[in-house]
Amino acid sequence: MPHLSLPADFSVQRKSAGERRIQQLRGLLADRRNILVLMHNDPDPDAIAAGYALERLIRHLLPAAPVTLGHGGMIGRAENRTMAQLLVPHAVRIPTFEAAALLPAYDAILLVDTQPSASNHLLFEIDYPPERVILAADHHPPKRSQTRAVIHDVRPEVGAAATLLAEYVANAEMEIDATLATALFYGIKSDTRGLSRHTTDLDIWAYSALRNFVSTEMLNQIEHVQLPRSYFRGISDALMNTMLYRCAEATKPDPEEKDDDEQVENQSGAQPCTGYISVSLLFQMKRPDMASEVADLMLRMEDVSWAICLGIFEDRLVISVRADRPNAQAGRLVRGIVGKNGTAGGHDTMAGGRIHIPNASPAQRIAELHSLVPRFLQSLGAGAAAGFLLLDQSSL
Ligand SMILES: [Mn+2]
Repeated sequence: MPHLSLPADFSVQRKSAGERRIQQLRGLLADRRNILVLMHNDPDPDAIAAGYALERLIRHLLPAAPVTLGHGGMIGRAENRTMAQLLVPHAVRIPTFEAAALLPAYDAILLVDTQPSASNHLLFEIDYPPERVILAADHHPPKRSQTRAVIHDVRPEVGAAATLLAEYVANAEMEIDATLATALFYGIKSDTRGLSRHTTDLDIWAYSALRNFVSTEMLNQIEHVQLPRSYFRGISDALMNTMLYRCAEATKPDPEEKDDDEQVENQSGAQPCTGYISVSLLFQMKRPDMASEVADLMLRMEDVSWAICLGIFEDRLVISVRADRPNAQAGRLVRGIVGKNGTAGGHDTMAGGRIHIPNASPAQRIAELHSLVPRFLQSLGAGAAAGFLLLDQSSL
C-alpha cells in the first residue's frame, strides 16, 4: 500500500516538528479508555474528512484504541450527506441536550476543523476539563483565549483542516487508500473551492499528492449526487427573497495606501465593498446549512462582492456570509453584528453565526431576521442604499 510523502522542500525542522506531534499524540492517547474525535456542529466536508482521517490515524497508531467519531447538529447538504454515508456511516450524532451528560464519559477529546475556544462544537457551554482536550487540528483564526488543547495545532493560513490531517498521515507513514484519499481530497477541494481561495503550498501539496489515490467513482457519487425536490424549492424561495444593494462609491484611494497585502481597513471600519451586496432571506429552512449553500451560490453572481444569507432554522437565526476579496474579514463582520446575542466565527471570505431566540413567536423571528439586514448594510458602508429584488424584471 502506498504512502503520502511530504513535500520535497519541507525543512528538517518542519518535518521533525510533525513527527514529534505524532509521537506526542500516540503517548497522550496510549492508555485512554474512551476517545472521541469531535467535528464541529453541522459538519462540512472538511470537518468530515479531517475527523475521518484522525480516527484512522489513531487506529493506526494504537490499533486497540477505543475511538468514536462524533458531531453535533446535522449534516444537511446532499453532497455532504452522501460523503458521510459513504465514508463515515459509523459517525455518531450527539444531540446538544445530551452533550453535558454524554461527553464527560470520554477521557480524551480531539477537535477537528474547530478549536476549544470556538462556539461551534459540543464542548461549548458544557463543563469539560480542558486538559482532556488532547488535540485541536484547525485552520480558523484563533480567538483571544487561554483555552488551548494539549496539542494546539491551529494554522489559520492553511486552507483546510484536511490539509493538516494529510500532513499527519504523511508524518505517521500511514498507508493511504482510496477512501481516505477521497475524503481528504474532497475536504480540501470544498474548503478551498478547488484551490481557488485561501491556499498555501501545503494545501497544493496535499491536494496534488492525494489526487493520485482518489477514487473517481466515489468522488463523482459525492459531487454529482441527485438532489431532492426540497432543494430546488429552497433555492427558488431564496431567489425570490434575494435583494441586491449597491455598494457606496469607493472614496478616492489614499496615495499612501499600500497594496492588498496590508490590512485594508478604512476609518469607518467598513469592509471592502464593490458592486453589489446580495442579501437572501430564508424564512423557514429545512436544514441549517441551506444558508451557506445559498450564500455560496449568490457570490457567483457577477458584480456581487458580498453574499449574505439569513435564515431561520428551528429556534435560531442562521447567518452565512461570503466575500470575494481575500482580505474581506467576513468573520469579523459577523462577530461584530452578532455580538453577545449569539455565536459567530469564520475566515476572511467565509463566515457564519447563530442567534438563539427560543421564546419568540414565528413573527418575532421574522422581524429579528429583517432587523439584521440594515445592520449588515451599514457595516458594509451601504447603509443608505435602496435595494431591489434580484428577480424584478426591470432589474435584469
Ligand atoms: Mn475547514
